[in-house]
Amino acid sequence: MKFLHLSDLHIGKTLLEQSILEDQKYMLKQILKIVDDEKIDSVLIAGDIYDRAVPSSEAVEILDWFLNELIRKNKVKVFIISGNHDSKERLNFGSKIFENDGLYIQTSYNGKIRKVEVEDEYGLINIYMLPFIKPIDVKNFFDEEIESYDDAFKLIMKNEEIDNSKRNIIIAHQFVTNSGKEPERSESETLIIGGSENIDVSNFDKFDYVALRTYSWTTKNRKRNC
Ligand SMILES: [Mn+2]
Repeated sequence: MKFLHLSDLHIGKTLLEQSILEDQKYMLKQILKIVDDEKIDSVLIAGDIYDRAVPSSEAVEILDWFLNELIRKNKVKVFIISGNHDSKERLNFGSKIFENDGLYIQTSYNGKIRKVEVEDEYGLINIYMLPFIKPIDVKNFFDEEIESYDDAFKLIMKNEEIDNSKRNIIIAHQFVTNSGKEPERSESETLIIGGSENIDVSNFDKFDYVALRTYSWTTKNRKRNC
């Protein structure tokens, strides 16, 4: 099965108070061409579909068009999780109904990571869908103390039984670092990432592929916006 992994579409984003919707639509058309040329079977979108919790009507219209092209024209399955920019409730609209057509949207953690099974000629593939979550979203499901995002993730993963005789993919939208180390950067950049929002890469050890968010690093004079 051939997957295409996307994230951080941020549809409806403005740059210097200018709409970039036309450019975003052009970009999405290029993605549709890749899906067609490469004969993609499933598209994974790892959060931040929209740029804001209440997207503009034009942004909603473009997402509607994009999903319709993917699912109706290209006949692919689409898996979407919410990112930190998305409204869980709004993005979740219609999700149960859309599943009949192969559009899976997950915007909450309910004590177990949502798992969707797909199949190809080699057998089953488990697709785990974990939207962007904060420790508070997890606390109700565990008795243990949770002080950080990493604590929350350790508990989430401990509570899962990943069958390693199958192929396992997870879609997530967290800040992931290796043993708390900062990623490489150029001298002019200062990473604002750091501290308790990070989770360690080892949380994903049991997965064959981890479809994460896109990181965008900004200079020290600007806030991170990713
Ligand atoms: Mn983002």
